[in-house]
Amino acid sequence: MIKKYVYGNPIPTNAVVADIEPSEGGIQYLTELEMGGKIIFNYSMENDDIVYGLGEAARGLNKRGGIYHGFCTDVPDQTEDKQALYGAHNFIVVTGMISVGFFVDCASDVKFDIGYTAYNMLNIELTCPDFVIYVIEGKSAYDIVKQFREMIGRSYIAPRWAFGYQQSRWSYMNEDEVRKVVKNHRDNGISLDAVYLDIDYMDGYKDFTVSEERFPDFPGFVREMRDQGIRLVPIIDAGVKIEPGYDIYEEGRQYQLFCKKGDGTDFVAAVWPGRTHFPDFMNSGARMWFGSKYKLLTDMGIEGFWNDMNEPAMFFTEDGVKEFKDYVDSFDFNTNDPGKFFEFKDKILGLSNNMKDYESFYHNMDGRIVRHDQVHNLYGANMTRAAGEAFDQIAPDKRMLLFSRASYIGSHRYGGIWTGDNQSWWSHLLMNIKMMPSLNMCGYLYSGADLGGFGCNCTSDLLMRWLGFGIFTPLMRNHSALGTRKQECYNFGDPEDFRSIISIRYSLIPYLYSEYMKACLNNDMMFKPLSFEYPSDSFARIVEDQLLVGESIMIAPVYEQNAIGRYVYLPEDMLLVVFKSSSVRRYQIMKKGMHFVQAAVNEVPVFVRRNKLLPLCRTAQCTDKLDTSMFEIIAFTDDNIEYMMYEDDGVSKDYDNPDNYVSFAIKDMDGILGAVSPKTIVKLSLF
Ligand code: MIG
Repeated sequence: MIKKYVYGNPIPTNAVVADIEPSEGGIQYLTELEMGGKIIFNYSMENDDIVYGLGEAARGLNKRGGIYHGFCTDVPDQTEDKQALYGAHNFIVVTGMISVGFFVDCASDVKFDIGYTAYNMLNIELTCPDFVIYVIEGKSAYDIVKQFREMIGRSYIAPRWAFGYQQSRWSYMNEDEVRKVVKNHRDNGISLDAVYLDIDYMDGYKDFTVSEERFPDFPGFVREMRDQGIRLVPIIDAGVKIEPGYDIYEEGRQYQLFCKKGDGTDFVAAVWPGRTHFPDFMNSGARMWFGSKYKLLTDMGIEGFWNDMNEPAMFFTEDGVKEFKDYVDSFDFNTNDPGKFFEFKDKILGLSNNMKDYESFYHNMDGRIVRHDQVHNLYGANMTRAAGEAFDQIAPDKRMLLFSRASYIGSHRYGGIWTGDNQSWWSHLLMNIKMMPSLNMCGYLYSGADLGGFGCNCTSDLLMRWLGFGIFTPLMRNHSALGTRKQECYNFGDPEDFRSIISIRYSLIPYLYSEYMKACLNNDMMFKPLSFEYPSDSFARIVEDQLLVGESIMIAPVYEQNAIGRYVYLPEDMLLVVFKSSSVRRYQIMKKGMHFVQAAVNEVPVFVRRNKLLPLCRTAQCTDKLDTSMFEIIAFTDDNIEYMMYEDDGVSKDYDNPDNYVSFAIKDMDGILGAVSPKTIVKLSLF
């Protein structure tokens, strides 16, 4: 049961696709207050209520005990105290004796105080008077999530090749460097499907250009890589370089497709290319125009993109620098006030992504002029939409890979997201684990973090453990920042263990892809908290570092340095499979309860649920070479069971064809259980 409450005159956000009549009368469950120009809704929580949701946000799976802002923010250090990250996903579910969900559909800042100021108080605070709140009732948190997902529409569907292992780094400077990355993977037998091109491939950081000096024959190079089973995935930044003669700049200016200042001139900010304009993604014409430019690269054979800097992130603006200059000119260097030092520091750091700048430019939303801060959360989402809608024109029958840094619910229908600039910290591996179900709740299914960590220097064991989790995330990409220790697997001594861990991913692809597709098609989650499947188990309810991945398995990744294993809670009897590689495994049936499970740094523990089945194929160098005619089955049952695997060609869009399901069954055959499937079963491991 969903109720919709409209306040003021909200700007359409495109988040919700369901047609829901607004409700009359006061809002249910929430008490509404007005204080100092703000609207505050509060809800009193019970002592043991859990609050799920908020998608891309720091801290735990249970959001209780923190303050969060739905305000897309460029945060290069995602520490625990950060209240906003790149995405604004204002959906929460409070669950305890009763369960209720709230979606605050607002394009500007929304603050959630979830038991921070007072343990039992949940406050939702808005400064903008125009917004919509949806109140969702359901029989459980999971039920509410599914209703919410249906209301916001089917998630973007990635091509199957995007389930392969992908390598990225900010600073692959030219074709030869990319060739070497590929060769090193191939020579070491490390499977690989894609290499990313960060801003260095462009000519002067100009969108939709390729440096001729560094990539002299780009289409030829794309083909050369493709012949080796490798896709190149270029980055596109939000800002367009101001450079007379550069066609994108000239067109945007001529047709008035950039964001404007109050005086009617195009807004200018400094980003990677230097002085740039921002395309007005809030304008349908600008979206169509910018989107059509992706064709320049798809015509050269490109099949996937990542959109960056679209919060939008800004280094500084001229106005900001001027103000800072005045401040410095009048700065009293003889001051004895230490507070002045911190003020000085804050002023410098505050030049980037400054709220004042966000309040100084405007969008033309097809006739309606709105100041940026009022629609801030929609900017990156509409860049994703621009690209997604363009792909439907450019290649209507083909899936493209697309994911973005900034996002707002609604953009999940056009592309995935990656979680931005994390660090090579063990705590960020844990954050990655806890964030996956929250992202799924908000519709982001094709997602993942920079494996190994973006900033800081990674170590061999951190990368290995992180990959041990990353083999389950749809986006499995190792990415690192310019200037950090090289993070490709082959840089850490003998690559055998990395090769083995990545081989596990490839044999899991048919299962993972199937569970991903089913989650997309049924508005379901691929990563679930244990509590969603075992709601009456009070231990399962509080576990945050174990996840259900699809219907057959539970994972319990090791995320601490020097650990030899970890404690795992089993909400029912399960079959432990410790993978050392795709083919080397050990098995153990484990009873419901708490266990210490040993897993060396080069091992990945997976738990097969009772009466479930896990199909595995043979590993391969890249997804194109996966042989999905033959399977090995691991099953934990003494009864007849069936697993329906979703399988299609991975590129076209015939999603709802009933032929896309293949059955794997364990059946009683004259008193003996055997495997039955249209696929060739090369081995059955039955427990
Ligand atoms: O200001 O393009 O999050 O993945 O490598 C940094 C360079 C800009 C931020 C992205 C990161 C990317 C980097 N970008």
